[in-house]
Amino acid sequence: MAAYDERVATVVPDILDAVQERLEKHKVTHEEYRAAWRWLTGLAASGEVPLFLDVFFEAVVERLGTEGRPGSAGTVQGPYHVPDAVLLTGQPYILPMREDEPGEPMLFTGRVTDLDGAPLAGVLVDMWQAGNDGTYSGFVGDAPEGNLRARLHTGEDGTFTVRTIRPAPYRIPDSGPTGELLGMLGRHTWRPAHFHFILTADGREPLTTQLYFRGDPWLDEGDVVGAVKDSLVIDVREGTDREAAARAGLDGPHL
Ligand code: MBD
Ligand code: FE
Repeated sequence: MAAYDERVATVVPDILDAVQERLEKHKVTHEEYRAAWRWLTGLAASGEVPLFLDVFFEAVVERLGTEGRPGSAGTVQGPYHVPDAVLLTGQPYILPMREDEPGEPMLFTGRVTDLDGAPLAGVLVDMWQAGNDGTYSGFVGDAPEGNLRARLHTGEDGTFTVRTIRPAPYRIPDSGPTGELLGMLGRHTWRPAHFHFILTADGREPLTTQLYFRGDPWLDEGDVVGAVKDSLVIDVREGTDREAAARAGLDGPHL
């Protein structure tokens, strides 16, 4: 048997009590209980437990954990991070992608500073994103392992420039239990397009965050995960050579 854990013994009974109270409040029938039982069993079997948890609960915990913290806003990590992505050298960095990677080319420059605005060199940036079809490599779709995922370091001036493609809005698979539940709730299954980042530097708090793109319709219609913060929305500048360029982002004091 596991050792007594005071925190678990404090929080979990409170959550279970809340669930029991709501079953009473709504006079949930045995038939409804069985339907929920089948749904949860199917959720576990589908492998969507991480997706379900991050959609419904991660943003709450993230806010609690970073509220009042100085520096750039953090937001949720989500279920699609893969540790140990390829370590790139030599700027401009090029995210691993296929020769014929679908999507609009994008040049992204981030700038990492300390809380006083001084550039931070040698910060480890772990970056990942969905492809043009809205899927993350290694999870769904046919992109090769490691596609559109990399780790890299900021240069002497604290900046890093990455060639990639513009990510597409992400849609939770509507054939799985998470999408099915959202459908029954009358909710859509979209997230606005985004880059993911985890920034790590010696002796500093890591920063887990995302950046979104102004003009994305799902910024207005809502994010199914509820993880967007205004300061994380960046402008995209259209280039003349049919190349889109994004500047800013990860700008201003942080870490
Ligand atoms: C995502 O792509 C994501 O970033 C989060 C937080 C949840 C579900 C899918
Ligand atoms: Fe994501």
